Amino acid sequence: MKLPHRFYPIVDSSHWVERLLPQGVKLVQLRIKNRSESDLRAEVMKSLALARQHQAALVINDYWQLAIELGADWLHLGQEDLEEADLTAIRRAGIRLGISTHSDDELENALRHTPDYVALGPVFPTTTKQMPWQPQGADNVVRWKQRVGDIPLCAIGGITLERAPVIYQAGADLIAVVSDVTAAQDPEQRTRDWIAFAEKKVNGGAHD
Ligand code: TZP
Ligand code: MG
Repeated sequence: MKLPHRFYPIVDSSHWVERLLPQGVKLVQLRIKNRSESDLRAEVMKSLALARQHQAALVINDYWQLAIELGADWLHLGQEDLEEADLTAIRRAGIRLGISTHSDDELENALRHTPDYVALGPVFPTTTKQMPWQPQGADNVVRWKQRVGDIPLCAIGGITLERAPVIYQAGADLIAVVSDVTAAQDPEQRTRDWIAFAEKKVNGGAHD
């Protein structure tokens, strides 16, 4: 399955989407937590419009009903989301689906839903999200890639541009980052650096 890019920033507002897309980002996730229904709807609508304008893919985290209603092309769900989401309706809407995994059991569960990518995290320690999981390390990236085969593998958690070569080499097809971009001194420049690096095709990834 062809992915739009190997670099996958995750942001929490349409403002960030607006900042990053002009840098050449082709795959971006909108991950909004704890906002009112009206704010959320406005943020998703604005982000979807921006993504269309820049011919980029916007992945909506969590809000599957809104994704269907607003015509999103991509959705990202965690294991708990999978329990209550209507997968049939999501697929009927033609939406592509990424699923988070943190353990072998979660990976098995994710694979039952034939995801368009599988995310593995946290690869390194992260302060962005509180989780009970120990860092997976590059070894588990290798193991996950062996398990998922042709399904694109997304590595996430504590990944910086300096650590990216090892993670792509380990078998990640894409790398998702929050703080390495949003907390960078110059987020736009950091984004351009990531794009330039990811496009060097370190291991001939799944989007080729
Ligand atoms: N899921 C697993 S780790 C993580 C999420 C949302 C946070 C990634 O953030 P950062 O700042 O790139 O470590
Ligand atoms: Mg979720």
